[in-house]
Amino acid sequence: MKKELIRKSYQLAKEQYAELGVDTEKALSEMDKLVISLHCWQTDDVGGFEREGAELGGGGIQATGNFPGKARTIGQMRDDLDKVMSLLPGKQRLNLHAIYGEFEGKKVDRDQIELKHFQGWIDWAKERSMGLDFNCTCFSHPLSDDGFTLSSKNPKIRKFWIEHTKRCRAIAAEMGRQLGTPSVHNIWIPDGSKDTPVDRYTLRKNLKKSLDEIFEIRYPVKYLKDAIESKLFGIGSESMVVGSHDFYLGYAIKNNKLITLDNGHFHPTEQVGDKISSILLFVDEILLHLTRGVRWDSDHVVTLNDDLMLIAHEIVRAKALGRINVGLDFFDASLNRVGAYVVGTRSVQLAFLSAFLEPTATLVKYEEDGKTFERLSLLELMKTMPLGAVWDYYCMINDVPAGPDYIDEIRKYEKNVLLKR
Ligand code: RNT
Ligand code: ZN
Repeated sequence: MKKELIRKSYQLAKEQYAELGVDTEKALSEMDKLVISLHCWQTDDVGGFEREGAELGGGGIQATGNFPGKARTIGQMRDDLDKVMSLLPGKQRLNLHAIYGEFEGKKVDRDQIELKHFQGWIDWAKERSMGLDFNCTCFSHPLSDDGFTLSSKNPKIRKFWIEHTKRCRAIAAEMGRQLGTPSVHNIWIPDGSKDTPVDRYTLRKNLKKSLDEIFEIRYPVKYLKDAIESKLFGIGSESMVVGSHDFYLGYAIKNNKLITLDNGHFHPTEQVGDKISSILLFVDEILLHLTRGVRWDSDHVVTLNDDLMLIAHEIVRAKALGRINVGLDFFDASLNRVGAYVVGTRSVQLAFLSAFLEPTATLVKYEEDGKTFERLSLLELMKTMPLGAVWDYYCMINDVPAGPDYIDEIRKYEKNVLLKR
């Protein structure tokens, strides 16, 4: 896009927003506070590097599609991540899973992982002045095959996963220490049952006990923040999930943990955006896993839909961005993965930009005065305001392609890199 056109359009947009009492410059400076944690697993369909050709196995989640160019080595993954970041304005962190260590072809079981397997990532992040986040990987493993990990009735299985998760927290805390920004460690487990179970209570009691043991070691908050992620159902755990929303919300409130909200993990008519103002009254911070569920928790690439818009607007309206850790969680293998990454992340940034451009004070005034028609009209009008012109300008001042220009960049990368893998 021509810079002159971007500048002109921005100038007009700025005036239009100003008429509604919105300062676009202020909105742009708010965008600098938005840091998005990129989920490394979009580059390789949640395969990991434990062995060559590793694939996502079970756990109730699934990546579908076979678009060429999947990252098969750490080097390829790092190339993809650098490409993605070169096309994104604003700041990013990287979110790693435990299966993405540098194991150098050796068999390192999950209860054996150590800092040395992730030191390369820490150095990589340091070079880029980025923070790292981390996740234990309690799926794609023979000891998760029967569908239960931290809640298992088999003490050996439980012990294995407790050890794994403890090690992951230690690694995450060290990431936070070395990088000078706390690492968020997220626990998601696949535990659940296909058919109606009878003894839910013992399973949930086991999970609580495992978590208590995992969290026994305390790390300074400046190094590590612990998050726990609930789910409604998964493939093969349709009838009951041990770590339900009630379970983890209760645990998080009682034990001062972060709650993870993955917007694919609720009933389709339930709005995650509506939960934010409630949860923030009872827990210090939230971790978001932004995704797009299509009929189910399908982990489609995020788009600028109502679901996402409500989440971003509710956070900004509550002036709570400082208490929200923005993460992503989608993995689509059916299209250019690097492209998918960029589209999805840009949509999240657009949703927040739109929230920063809302004339909230006017809307609240209408609401308090009972002027509901006026409120509805203004909300509708905001949908056709020139958000895109402000966005293009934001891209331009961040030195990344504006408008459709990034599509060509992705196509070049596909031709020169992805299709040659
Ligand atoms: C699964 C959860 C979980 C995973 C990642 C890979 O339903 O959303 O967050 O997607 O840990
Ligand atoms: Zn998730």
